[in-house]
Amino acid sequence: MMNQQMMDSLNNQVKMEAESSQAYLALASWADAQPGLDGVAEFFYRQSDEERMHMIKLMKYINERGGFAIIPALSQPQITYVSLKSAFDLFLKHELKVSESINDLVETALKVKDYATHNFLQWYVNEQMEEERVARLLNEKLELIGEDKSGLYLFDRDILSGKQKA
Ligand code: OFO
Repeated sequence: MMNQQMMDSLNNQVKMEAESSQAYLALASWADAQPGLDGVAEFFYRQSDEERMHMIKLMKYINERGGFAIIPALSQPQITYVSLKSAFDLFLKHELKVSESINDLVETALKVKDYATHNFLQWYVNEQMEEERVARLLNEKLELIGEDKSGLYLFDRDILSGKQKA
């Protein structure tokens, strides 16, 4: 049976991944409703799916270890954005928050000497590094582009090219 504090912390992460999935779904819908942001919309639809996958992976682990994964209630995420840059700022800020939370989980696993969970969490540590990298890169590109329309056109066209997403 898993340590209670560990289980509670993992369930808290389940909620965080669910919130990430909802937040990115909202970003996808916002982009979808704007002219010329089809690539960005698809990027966030996929990102939302990934977060759901992160959530389910955690749930399965909790249940496998004799715990009980709890499906959380969620509040409505931000649904409109003043600009593309502010949408991607939110994306980066969100990923940094998730990384912090994963680091806290690793710390808890060590504290309660749950080495199996510590091992399990390494996948999330790596995943967060990659997500942060992508979010930073996209924000840097948008900073360079500024208000340049052809730059924004290329940004949207290339966002799914796979160059930034490993
Ligand atoms: Fe689940 O990795 Fe992003 O939030």
